[in-house]
Amino acid sequence: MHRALTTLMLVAALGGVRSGTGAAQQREVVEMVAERFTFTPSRLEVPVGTTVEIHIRSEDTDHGFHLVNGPNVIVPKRRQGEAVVVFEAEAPGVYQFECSKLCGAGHNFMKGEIIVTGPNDNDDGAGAGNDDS
Ligand SMILES: [Cu+2]
Repeated sequence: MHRALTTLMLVAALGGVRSGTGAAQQREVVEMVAERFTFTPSRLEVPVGTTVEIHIRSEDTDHGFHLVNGPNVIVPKRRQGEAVVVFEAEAPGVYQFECSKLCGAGHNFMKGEIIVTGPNDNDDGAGAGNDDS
């Protein structure tokens, strides 16, 4: 009787501590496709504190995935498997990536970015730079 009650109280206390720390570590898995001359998706947006696991496969030839100032991996050609890059979104900002294996005429345009949003970035992307009309 007494023991069960103690356990319950302990669990409640742990729960309180956890929610008090704010940004809980979360993991996001992204399936990305590389093909001449684009990555799909080419723009990822994740909240700070996220561990992003990017699985990249090719729909044609060999490509590369190079995160600027970060890992650089080969993306094997179609049906030859996938490359996996784990990105820890530790600080808000824009992190660019590019193809690092010469794949043809549009190779230099084959790039994308990971946008890490901070806890105070609450606008839904409508704002600066929106010039639709
Ligand atoms: Cu390339």
